[in-house]
This record gives sequence, structure tokens and C-alpha cells, in this order.
Amino acid sequence: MTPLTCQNYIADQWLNAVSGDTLESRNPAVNSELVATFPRSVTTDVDAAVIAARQAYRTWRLVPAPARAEYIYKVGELLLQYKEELALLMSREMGKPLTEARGDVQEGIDCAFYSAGEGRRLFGQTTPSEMPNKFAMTMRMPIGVCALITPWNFPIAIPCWKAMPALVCGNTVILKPAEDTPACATKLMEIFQQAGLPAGVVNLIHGLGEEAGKALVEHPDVDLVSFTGSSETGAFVGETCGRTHKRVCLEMGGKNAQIVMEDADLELAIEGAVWGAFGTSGQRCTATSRLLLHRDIKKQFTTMLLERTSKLRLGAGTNPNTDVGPLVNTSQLQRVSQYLEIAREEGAKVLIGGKIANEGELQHGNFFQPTILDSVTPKMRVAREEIFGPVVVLIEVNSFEEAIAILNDTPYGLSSSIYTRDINRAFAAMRDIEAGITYINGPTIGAEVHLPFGGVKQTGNGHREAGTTAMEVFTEWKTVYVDFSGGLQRAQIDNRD
Ligand code: UN1
Repeated sequence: MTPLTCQNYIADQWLNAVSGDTLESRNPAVNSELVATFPRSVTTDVDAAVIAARQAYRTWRLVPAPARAEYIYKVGELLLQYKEELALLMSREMGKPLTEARGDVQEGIDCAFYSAGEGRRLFGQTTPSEMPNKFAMTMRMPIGVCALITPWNFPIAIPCWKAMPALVCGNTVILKPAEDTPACATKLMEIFQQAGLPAGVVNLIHGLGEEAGKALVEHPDVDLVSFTGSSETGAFVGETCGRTHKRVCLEMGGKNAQIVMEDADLELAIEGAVWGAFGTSGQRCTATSRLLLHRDIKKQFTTMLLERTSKLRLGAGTNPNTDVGPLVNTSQLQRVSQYLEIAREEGAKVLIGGKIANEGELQHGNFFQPTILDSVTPKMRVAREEIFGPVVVLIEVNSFEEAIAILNDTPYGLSSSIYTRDINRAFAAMRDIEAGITYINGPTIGAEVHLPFGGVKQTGNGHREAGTTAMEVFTEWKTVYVDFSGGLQRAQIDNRD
């Protein structure tokens, strides 16, 4: 297939980087296949995008919210129309199996229709004033120019989660997608363009995180940064935004666990574990990377899990028979391999997998075998650090209380799951698990767009994306008092003796 030539999108113009420098995106299943070239943007390119977004903000914020939302409905309809094309491109560009890629696009579509609905809500409150003949209310105000820095693992869904509510709320946006998925971001931007959004309302800047991303985060005329990615980069983003007084929403690492109690439906728990651990090759913030197994079922569960895992078919995402696709790039492949070395040094036992897969066709891509590690203790690095690959560790627990304690013994807190038939335990788990998301009898993955998404502790900074909570990220409250008494009324004073 002929490689795509991606460009930046600024003020309704498709542009190369001013320097003319470009970067490449490759198919992780066949590294020799070039998927796209894209601009290596730096500060000058970012400056142009910020100027365009600022200029457009002046008028976009005045467009009535229901009218802003109509553009987003249109984007949703176009995403539906191009769903298959986008899914295929995504599979080629970042490797996830086609069924999952379709799900990723569907999440963008869901988000379009949900966010657009908010255009006719964006509710504020009215409340009585303590003074006579005085009216009090609150209304949501847009924030301004928003920089959206997004990862490669959900190349359509996550940019949509961020851009759609931001736009409905009256902000203008600059998307800086991950350098592994420039083609998906470009196609998404073409759809926004086709939906007819006014020039400068949506902009796209390609490039490296440490160049284009950094320039956006540091830019004095950016008002808000919404970032999803690694904890290391998130720390830099948070620190810089703190120093420059920007609004900031951070979504970072996870070390999600699934608990399986002795009373669980084991077949169901296995289905959940396999999907949670190996779906998207473990490259989800919500992936299951620890299985906390009650000692009474651990042996049986492990046997069943191994049997299921041994049947998983590795391959290119574009092959309909593939269960597990490649890792996104060679550095992720190395990272996962290094964690396997660490696991072996720490004394973990590899029950299955544990190696780079390079037989036959697989030798051309970044494939890692689905891996299960046993004899793992909660203090080992593989039980504490985010691996972001198809690796899951098994930890034996003696009781419900111990399971919850181990689940919580991590700096992160994104997703979590428990399989049990005991309603009392289920409710205690909902209360006691330290995570932004808890699934009862479901895997750690599978968030829906109309509910809040995000994590506690070091996973985030207190914000939630999606759901109505996205409105909290992308608006600020204005409190309005209207005095129609015709006189000066002093609150706390004139209404007291
Ligand atoms: C992510 O991994 O960054 O719940 C997002 C899920 C998906 C979203 C994951 N709907 O796994």
C-alpha cells in the first residue's frame, strides 16, 4: 500500500512542518512496511497552531452550545460512515486486531453522540439569593485553547474523548497525537474538517513528545492541557502546568488487578482474565496485569488459564484469525523483554510465553508471546510496575481481606475487578478497593463513554474524563448575581440586625 503523507492541520490548512522535517510510522506487524510520513513539528509550528486556536476561540465560544454540538453529531455520523476504513488503518498502524479496532472507532462514535447531547444541557444552577429582589445563578464557561496530548493505544477513542466535550463546551483545541499513530489522527482530523468546523477550532500538530508536545505544554497562550500517557511524562506535564498556571487533566499509569475468590464462577473469571490481560496485547491503561487468586482455586484456575492462553493466536491485527496483535514498536518490545529478565532475576516462574515470538511471519514484527508469571510476590517489580504488554502475574491470596490489601498496595489506582458470587464481598470490594473503576464479575477493561473514566492515587490528578465529568474538565463555573432592587444591598450586612 502506498504510504500516506500526513500533514499538520492549522486554521483549515494542511501544512508541513516549517523545517520540512518528517518522521515515519511503520506497521508493527511488518516493520518494513511504511504506513505514513508525518511532520516533525517544533515550536514555530506549535506557535502557528496556538495563534489559530486563539483567534478561532473568540467567535467559537459565542456559537450557541446546541449549534456547536451539531458539528459533533456530524463528526459522529462521518465516523460511522468511515468506521471500517479507520479500523483497517488503525490495525495496520498500531497493530490491534480488527474487532478491537472497530471497537475503538465505535467508542469515538459513542462519544460524539453523547457529547453532542450535552450541547442541549450544559446545565448550571439557579438558587435563591439571601437578599430580596436579587437573582443568583451559575453557568459554565469555556476555558480557552486546549492542548490534547494523546497516546497510541486508543488512537481514535481517546482523541474523541478529549476533543468532543472540549468543543461542545466552547473551547478550541490542538491535538498532538502519539508519534506511533499519526495516520489515524490525520484521518480523524479530515473527518472534523469534512464536518465543517470553522477554521482554527480544531488543529493538529504532529511530532515528537519532547519537541512538539513539550512546546505545547510550555506555551504561554495554551490554557489547558489534557494528557494521557506515561507517569514520567505526566509528571513533567503536571509540573509545567503548575508553574505556568494552566488547567491540567492527567491520565497516567495503572497496575490493575483482578481478584478471583474461591466462590467465583471460574469459567467466567477465566474469560475475563484472558480478555483483560491479553486484549490489545496488554497495551491498555486498564489492562489486567495482576491476578489475585484465592488459594483454594489457584491450582485449578491456573490450569484452565494456561489452557486458554496456549490457544491464543498471535498475528497481524488485520488478519481476522488473530487474537493477539504485535506490540506497537520495537522499544515497547524491548521494554517487555527487559521485564521478563527482571522477573526471572526476581525468582518468578514463567508458566507460558516469556519470549519474543519470531517464528514464520511473526519475525517481521514486534510480537511477544502471551505470558503468565507465577511464584510472584507483591513486592516484586513485575507486581508493582506497569509493563504495558501481554504479561500477567499470578499472586496467591488467603482471604478476601488480603486480596483487597494486595490490590491496593500500589501507587496506582485506575481499574480493578473481583469475581465472586458473594454479594457482601462484592459490596465491600466496591467500597474498599482504591481505584477509579471497579468491575464486579467483569474484567478490568470495558469502560463506556457516558461514565467517568480515570483513576485515584498516582494514576491521575483528581479529574475524570468522559461522562458528565468531562464537562468539569473543560469548563469553569461563573457565578452571576443580578440585583433588581434598584439599591445597594450588602450581603451578610444589610439583611442582619
Ligand atoms: C486506555 O487504556 O487508555 O476500558 C483506555 C477500556 C477502554 C478504554 C481504555 N474502553 O479498556
